Amino acid sequence: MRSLRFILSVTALTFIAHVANAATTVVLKNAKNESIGTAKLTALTNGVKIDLDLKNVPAGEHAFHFHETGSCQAPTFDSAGGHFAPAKNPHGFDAAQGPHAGDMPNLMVPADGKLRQEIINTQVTLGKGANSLHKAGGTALVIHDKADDYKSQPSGNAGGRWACGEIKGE
Ligand SMILES: [Cu+2]
Ligand SMILES: [Zn+2]
Repeated sequence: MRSLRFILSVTALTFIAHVANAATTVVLKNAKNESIGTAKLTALTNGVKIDLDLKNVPAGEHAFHFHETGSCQAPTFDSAGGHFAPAKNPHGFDAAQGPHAGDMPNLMVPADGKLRQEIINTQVTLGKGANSLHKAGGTALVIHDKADDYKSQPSGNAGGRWACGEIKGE
């Protein structure tokens, strides 16, 4: 009876771990450490779906990437490192051998500063492997001051890092 209870609890823990891996919510913060909304990450068979729900973002076009370290130290967010690029290839959708796994289309923020947007990145995973967003040390979601030109090295000439959200490693 005691061993049965043990088996049941191990099964429950494994189930919880699996569920935790299937979805995670990232809180994005600006340089003043204020929340500017969330990005809910959901595992898909062919990538990761990002449900953005943002507010108080400057209107206009902003680069949006996964960066290589799960650390967001305001105000510069330099601690997030470069773009998440496990293949160590060039940056950009308009570069030969690009894009980085963490490269994504620019966000287009309307005048009211609110953005609800669903984005799918087919080059990353919440599961195991080199392209996992939960790799050792984690990864980060970054919104930049300016647009990504999709070709300048190493990061699309997107200017400073306006907001950042940490994704924990495993
Ligand atoms: Cu970036
Ligand atoms: Zn890149």
